[in-house]
Amino acid sequence: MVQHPHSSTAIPAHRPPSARRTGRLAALATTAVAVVGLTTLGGPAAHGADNPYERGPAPTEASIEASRGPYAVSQSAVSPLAVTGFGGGTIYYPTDTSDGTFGAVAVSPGYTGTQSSISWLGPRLASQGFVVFTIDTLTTLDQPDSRGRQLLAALDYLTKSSAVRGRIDGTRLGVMGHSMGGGGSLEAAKERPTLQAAIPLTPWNLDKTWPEISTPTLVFGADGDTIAPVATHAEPFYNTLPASLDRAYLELNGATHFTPNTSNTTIAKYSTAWLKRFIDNDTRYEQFLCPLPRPSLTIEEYRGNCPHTS
Ligand code: 9J3
Ligand code: ZN
Repeated sequence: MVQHPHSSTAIPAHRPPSARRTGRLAALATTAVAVVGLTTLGGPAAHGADNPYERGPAPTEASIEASRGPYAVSQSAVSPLAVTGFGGGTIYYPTDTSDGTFGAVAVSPGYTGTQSSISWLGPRLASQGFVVFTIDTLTTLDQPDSRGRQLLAALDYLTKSSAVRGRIDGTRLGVMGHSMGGGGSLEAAKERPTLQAAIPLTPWNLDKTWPEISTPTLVFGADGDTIAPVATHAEPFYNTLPASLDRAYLELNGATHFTPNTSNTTIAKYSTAWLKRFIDNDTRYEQFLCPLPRPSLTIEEYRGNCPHTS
């Protein structure tokens, strides 16, 4: 199927029953918000009084584990012919503009992979209130340093040239990636310290030391990874991040190198919490990161710190 480079498709949001307001209650709530808005707050209800970057309702365990968050999502294909420095991709973004701008994240696939290998993260994270750009690389054989530069080129395109640039707060950006793309997300954070969050997924890199990074970083490893074994990849990557940094290492239990290639609730849940906490400064998500998650059926091990006060 040939897709128009700027085609848009609305994806219906799955709204939890608790988020639904109907009939008289809805009218009451609207009236209350309007009156409060006129008298004291003066801003949209979705924004916290103390944090202008806060988006969406207060989270629960169920809301960050759900297959979709509160925002309906649209998508827009970006042709590789329309951009330079990376291979095009797909932008997933909250359809509604009434909550203002959103933070944004670029996501790179791994060696031999295309955007389809990480596409599940697009609508999943966008529905929580982010603009998510799942990219293709210039060639599928590009190495981590190249993938890092491509992630940054994708963020530059996204915030400066793309059709959704007006929906994005260009100061609130992050990077993610799988395998060599995860190695690339570390390269991108090292290169651009203004990034607010990095999340390498079963990352692969020949560079084993990352003391130069000042971006809050959540490293996912997989206990059964034989391609990027945690002992020589995810673990030293995490361990060599500055101890003073907001950092965490989550080792997935019963997982492989390719676990990040299909929908995974543990990856989505803690990625959402990390992006919300560090891109949106949203301390409502700190409850999922602190106290540190305990080992479970899906978490083999978790290392890290409680988020430092912003
Ligand atoms: O992106 C990846 O899956 C990196 C793992 C790999 O293929 O390393 C061998 C060169
Ligand atoms: Zn290094």
